[in-house]
Amino acid sequence: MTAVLLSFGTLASSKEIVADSFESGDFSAPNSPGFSWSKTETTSVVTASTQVFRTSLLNEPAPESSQWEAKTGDHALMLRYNVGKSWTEQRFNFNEPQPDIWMSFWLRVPINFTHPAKESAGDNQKLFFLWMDGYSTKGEGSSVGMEFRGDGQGGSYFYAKISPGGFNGTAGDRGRAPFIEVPGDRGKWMHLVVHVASENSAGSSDGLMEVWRKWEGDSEYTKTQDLKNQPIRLSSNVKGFSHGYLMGWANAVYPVQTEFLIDDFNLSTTSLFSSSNVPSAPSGLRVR
Ligand SMILES: [Ca+2]
Repeated sequence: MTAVLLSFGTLASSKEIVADSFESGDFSAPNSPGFSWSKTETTSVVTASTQVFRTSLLNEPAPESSQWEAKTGDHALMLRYNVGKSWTEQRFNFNEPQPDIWMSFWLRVPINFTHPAKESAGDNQKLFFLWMDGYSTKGEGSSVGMEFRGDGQGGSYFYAKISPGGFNGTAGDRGRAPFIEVPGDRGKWMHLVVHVASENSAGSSDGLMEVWRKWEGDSEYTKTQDLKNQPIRLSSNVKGFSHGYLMGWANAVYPVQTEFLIDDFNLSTTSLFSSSNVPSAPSGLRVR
């Protein structure tokens, strides 16, 4: 794995689709025309002390055990896996399909995280997905995302999943890299930056997917996945990514209530890194 010295880009160089730190206290994604969060019962906007919005405004005190916090400002997105339940997910949509897209967000590892042990092989948990006209086998265009599996020691490794389009499902795990170590990473924030580019012409299989990760307090990003020559195909009627979800289906259910936090969610059509490669991330960080 290579350590990459990159700082976060400036607004001027990026065509932004959305930048949401959830400081509106709801899912309205202000100042991001063309982008919308889907309504869902399984996620909410929270402060350290209070759940403030689910599908409408609410004012529910945080469970004492949760230790919620925002990465920036006072609000974050909270995604909870209830005991024995497989599903929490935050979907989003944007109007203009993008064949080449950048995404970034801060993710807080649950304070009590352990990758659930499962005897069969199916312990893969979704992290995010992006798609065009339809998800996975429902898509003529590709679906691209990430999942994580247990590392045998309570932590997880993560990897990309890419469906080649043509209504085919995702093929094998691509680009395995360490994701979460326990107990050391519990309660820590990581910043993930993802770049996905579709192939240049139908069937040319020259698409790419790159992922960088930086832990809170680190000055450097590590490139965790560097996948070239990928069959990332455009749909004939939706020429690029236009839908997505965060977290998603957990094949291995958690035996205790497990909460992920997300903050500072960004989508852009151009690089979220500056070109100067200055390692002083804080000065160039796009804080909203
Ligand atoms: Ca925030």
